[in-house]
Amino acid sequence: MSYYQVKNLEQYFKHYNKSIREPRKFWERIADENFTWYQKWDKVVEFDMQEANIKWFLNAKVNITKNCIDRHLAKRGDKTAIIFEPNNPAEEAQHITYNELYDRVCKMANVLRDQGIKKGDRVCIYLPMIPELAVAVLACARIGAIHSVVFAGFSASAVTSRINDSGCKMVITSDGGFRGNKTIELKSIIDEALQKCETVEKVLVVKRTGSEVKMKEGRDIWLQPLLDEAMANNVAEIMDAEDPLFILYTSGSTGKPKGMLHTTAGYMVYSAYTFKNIFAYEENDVYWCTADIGWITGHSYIVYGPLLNGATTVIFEGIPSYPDFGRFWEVIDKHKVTQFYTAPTAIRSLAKENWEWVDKYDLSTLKVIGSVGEPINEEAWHWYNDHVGKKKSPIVDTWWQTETGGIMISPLPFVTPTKPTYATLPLPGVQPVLMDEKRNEIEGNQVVGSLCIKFPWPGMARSIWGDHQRFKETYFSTFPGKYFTGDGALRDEVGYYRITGRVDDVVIVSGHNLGTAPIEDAINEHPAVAESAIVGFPHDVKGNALYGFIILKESGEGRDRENLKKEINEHISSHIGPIAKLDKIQFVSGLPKTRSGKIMRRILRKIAEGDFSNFGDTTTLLNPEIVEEIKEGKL
Ligand code: 7RM
Repeated sequence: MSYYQVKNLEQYFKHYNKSIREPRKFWERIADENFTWYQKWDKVVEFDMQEANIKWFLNAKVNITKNCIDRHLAKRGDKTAIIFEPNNPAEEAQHITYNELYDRVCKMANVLRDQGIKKGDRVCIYLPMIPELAVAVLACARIGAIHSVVFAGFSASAVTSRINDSGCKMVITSDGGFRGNKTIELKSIIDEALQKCETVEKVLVVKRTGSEVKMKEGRDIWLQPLLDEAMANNVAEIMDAEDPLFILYTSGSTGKPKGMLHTTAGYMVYSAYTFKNIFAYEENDVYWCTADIGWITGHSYIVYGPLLNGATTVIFEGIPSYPDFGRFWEVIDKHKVTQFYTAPTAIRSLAKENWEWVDKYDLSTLKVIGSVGEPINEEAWHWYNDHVGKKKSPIVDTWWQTETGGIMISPLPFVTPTKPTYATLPLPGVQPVLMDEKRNEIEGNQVVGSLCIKFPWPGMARSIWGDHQRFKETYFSTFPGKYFTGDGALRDEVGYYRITGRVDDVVIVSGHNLGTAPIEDAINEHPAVAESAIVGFPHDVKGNALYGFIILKESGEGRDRENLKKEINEHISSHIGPIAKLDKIQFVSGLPKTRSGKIMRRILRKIAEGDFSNFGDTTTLLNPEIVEEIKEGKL
């Protein structure tokens, strides 16, 4: 196996430059040396970045599950593939070996086929974070069905629109799920969702909580009895490199979610290669990513990336605060986790608590710790570095998107010196560029611009399900011929990238372009502030002015609000400049967030503008109730 691992920065640059000069050769070698194929490609890549048509490994034939499971059996059959850590710490953890995973995936694949699912059919998976979720994903891939995992925190209406958009024939769900001290009634959400779905013929139900559920005659079937009857052998479907592997919905700037379409071979090569290099995975490591499989992070870095590398991957059913704020650290200690990958929002919420929750556990097994999902602010970075990494495990601040399929910009541990808040350097084979408003590429360092990628990479999404035109317009039209990420970034004096946030989060105040992320960073440094979100609102003189929604720390709650506002603005003045001062400050108890921790600025913008009509679909929010509260408290 070879993924061209580099040992130091000098080697990285040499290797990087080569990968850019000869990208076809670069990706071809990785594809050639690390996977089993039924048949290899005729051509490495074919693309038209104007029309948004991209193909990798043309005419190659492969099945991703043969690469995730079957090929490991000879050497790693008894190795643990999945460690399942249940929500309740008193429930015993499960260790599922590669042999057992093979049996379970084959049985599930046979059940799906028996129930009429064929190659190309769409299957909606709506499950909690239990092993069956990974098994269901792999079983779909095994028979060539296209999985569409919908995060099990989404409401019935969000499920309905996703099922209908892709015309799913089947839903795989469970009676319920455990989350902290709550039980979530997943099956009844599906029942409600399906009232408005025409295409679903069968619903397979996993038993997890034992909650009572209604089973609709002729449609709903308990899964376990079917599995008990199924054979533990299954001939994998031979897939073309460009056959769809999955659809995953991501929110767009309009209300309608985009079903990002990923295909087989390119995604396989990219998720495997990035996993190995970014987490410096070694044979006996225990890797844990705390994301949900309902997000791209879970697809690429809980299921596919780790299993493609024959790794041991942890699936955690619970939440960071249950039964107490030490849970993450307890699990690391318990399973001797070596790589830990989480989100800034989780880090910030735990950093608010007493550090003794961390320090009482043994985290000495950790080698690499990661961050994903949003810019990690300086304070959170340091807390993570000091208390979790103990200043010895490098933080990989990994920048990527649902659309990119895998990590694009990130330090390589022990190779790239880390720098707080910087995602640092592109991976070999990845060509980021910064663009100015005139659509010219900005050369050199110490510059800011819109982040684009100028050459295709194997993991990129190929389309939006059912709407290629939208795919082309959203990602390939703003800067013709380039993939536009929607993010802004700066490149520092040594060429390190710092993602400054979505470009749509830029507010023009009196003609100055102000990114909201650096202002939020500055505010968050104020000792009384826990978190903040800045948006623009129309202003007679300045064109736009800044409106800050600010959450205080417990220690800040008792302070005089007017004094605090003054202090916060003085702080902004001295850190960024008086131009960035906030016209309005509203203290709030929470911010509207997506389930993966991203602030829904669209909603805050409307509130700041005083437009309380039509917030779009707020049921996908983690905390929809906060919208009312903020509306009521509006200045
Ligand atoms: C993996 C994931 C994508 C958006 C992306 C950025 C933001 C993600 C970072 C980040 C700064 C990071 N996929 N983002 N990672 N911003 N630093 N390390 O999150 O499709 O759900 O979101 O998330 O704005 O465009 S996603």
